[in-house]
Amino acid sequence: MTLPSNAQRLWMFEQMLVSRYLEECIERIYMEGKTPVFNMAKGPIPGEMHLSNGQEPCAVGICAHLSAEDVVTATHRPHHIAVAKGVHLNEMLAEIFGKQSGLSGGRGGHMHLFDARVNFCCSGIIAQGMGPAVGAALSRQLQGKPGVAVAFIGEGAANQGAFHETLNLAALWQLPVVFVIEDNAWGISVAKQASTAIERNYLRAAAYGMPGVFVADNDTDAIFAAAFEAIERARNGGGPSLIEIETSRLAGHFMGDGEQYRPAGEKAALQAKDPIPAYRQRLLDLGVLDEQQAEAIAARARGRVDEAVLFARESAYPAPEEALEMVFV
Ligand SMILES: Cc1ncc(C[n+]2csc(CCOP(=O)(O)OP(=O)(O)O)c2C)c(N)n1
Repeated sequence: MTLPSNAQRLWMFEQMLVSRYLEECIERIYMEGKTPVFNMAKGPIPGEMHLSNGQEPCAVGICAHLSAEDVVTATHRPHHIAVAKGVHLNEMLAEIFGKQSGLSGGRGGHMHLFDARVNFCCSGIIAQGMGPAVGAALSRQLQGKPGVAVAFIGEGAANQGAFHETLNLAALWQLPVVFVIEDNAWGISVAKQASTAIERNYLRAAAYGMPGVFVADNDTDAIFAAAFEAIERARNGGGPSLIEIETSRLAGHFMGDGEQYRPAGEKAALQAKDPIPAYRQRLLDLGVLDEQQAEAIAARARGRVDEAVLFARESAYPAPEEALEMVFV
């Protein structure tokens, strides 16, 4: 097992904190204008909002091995992955706020973040990113260019046709692509065992002749190690692989979700295993970090997020007469 270096551990810790602070800020701001009556269209952040609190280890463990030239396609729950891939934070926040200074001029919103500078995109359509990831890997193979593609999906998406079609083609053509399943056990309110015929999705990799691994317990270093192997294999012409990660969604499916479907005690149990305090403690125990450094990293992460929120708040909305520019009509 290839463990991260101290520098890589500190990088992962910091990105997880940036992502968590970002989500905490978004959670607060999202509710502005939405009380006492919850109206999704109101407030500085209109529309649906899917937070990724709890899933940060998946993003940093994978993206620690990627550079800007590598491609990532993410899901409708994309913020943690966007942060770890290095998407421009100010422009990302502005996009979430629907502002002109956003990544896509405010036309995409939180589920459609696109940053060509770091080859990142995501989509509100389940499993949608898998085809483009395979396409990006094929283009690199055909052109003899370096770089791998990584497609993140939720476990619910593993029952979509696109999952099976893309795994087949990626294996057939031995493409430099890695499929990552963030298994948070829930597809909206549907438990995995109520939708999925097989207990663990990594087992499906064998049906397509590619390696599949399972990482238990949302373990940042173990995710890093699994990703190292899979991404090295892809970079060295060894073809695709699948990584299934047992993670946890600490928030509702979207903001406004009452979460009545969760068994009693589940949420408290998940929160008790919050991966960020756990990772902080691991780094303290390993002597990679001391309390003072941990506070300094946290302050830096907060500072980045505060700056991005300010940028988004102060940016202008697109002019109404330009609303239909850059979109399909
Ligand atoms: C093709 C498609 N079908 C249905 C939906 C509605 N939908 C949005 S999120 C979601 C559940 C996704 O579950 P999962 O893939 O496990 O991701 P998670 O929300 O748990 O991160 C569904 C069915 C959609 N966006 N796209």
